[in-house]
Amino acid sequence: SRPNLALIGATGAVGTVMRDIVSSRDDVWGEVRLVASPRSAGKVLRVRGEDVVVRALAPEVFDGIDIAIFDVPDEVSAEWVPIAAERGAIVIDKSGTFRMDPDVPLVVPEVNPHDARQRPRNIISTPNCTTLSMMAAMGALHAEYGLQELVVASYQAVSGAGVAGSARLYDEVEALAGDRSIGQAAGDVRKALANKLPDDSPFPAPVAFNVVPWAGSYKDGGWASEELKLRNESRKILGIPGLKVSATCVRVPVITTHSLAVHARFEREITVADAHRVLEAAPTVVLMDDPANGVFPTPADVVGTDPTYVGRVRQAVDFPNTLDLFVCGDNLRKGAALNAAEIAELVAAEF
Ligand code: 2RA
Repeated sequence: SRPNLALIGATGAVGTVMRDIVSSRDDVWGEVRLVASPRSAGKVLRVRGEDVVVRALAPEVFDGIDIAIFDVPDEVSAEWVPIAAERGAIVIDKSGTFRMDPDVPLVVPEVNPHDARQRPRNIISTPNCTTLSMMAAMGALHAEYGLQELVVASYQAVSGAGVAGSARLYDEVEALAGDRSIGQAAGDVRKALANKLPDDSPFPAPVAFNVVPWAGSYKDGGWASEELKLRNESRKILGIPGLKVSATCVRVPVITTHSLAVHARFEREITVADAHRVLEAAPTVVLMDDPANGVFPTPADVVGTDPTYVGRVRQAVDFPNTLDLFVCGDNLRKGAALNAAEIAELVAAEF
């Protein structure tokens, strides 16, 4: 029989892409129920070509639901995911709340699909979008060459901070556009924005005409939460508890699609040709690597699509068994909604 699916957080940035993905992939679902905060309840949204009335999050919305995909803030997941699971739904949760729980698998279908079957709490977590942006590529390389170390710098899109993140960059660009004196004196971008926009940015510095070396919340030692997630989640997904990872996460003026510069050391010797062969064979990875002819992935060229794009593959000159490469992945699709949908389809196949 066809399982019934609930989408919790149906009106957010990821929820919107989620409805699109559920509507465009092979339809394996019975009912698709849309759920959001009481504020959004009663809205009519389209999914699979039909109008569906959004229901307010309440215990009863899980009645008759087999699989529930949550994309809501951490504290909402902390409260409601266990309720959904107790009421019999298998939950796929996008928040950070359960990802490192040893009784909750953290799944990327290309890398560790088998982990989705061990779910003693009835919960499966889907990784942070920054981690996800490189997992298909790094998982494929790891499977043949044995990953040992990752040093990563991220270039993260503003929609990672939700609808408010995208709105802020559009507003900032509009506020600054046309003034060709801007961006040439210390603090002038900040000042111009303070005069024109409310002081409610989700980012700690201007993101237009700028880059911001901060994503997430403050953690001990001066780390940003995104940087630690990248480390901890990569270890768990790849099944390498001792993987050495160090990251610097940076917000850039891109609406959607995260990029990562990755410096990866392997157990075995690996050439650029080896990496090309592995990446070309990986079904969800697209290799765009011909820099002599200007071919490499950029967010603007791949946004709105499903694959993980890899380019700029180089053998590190001074580091043995080490590659440098550049990855782009749509943070709302593979980084969020698509990965959750793929996990949901894995589970649906059990029905
Ligand atoms: C961000 N990774 O880009 C986060 C979203 N979960 O802000």
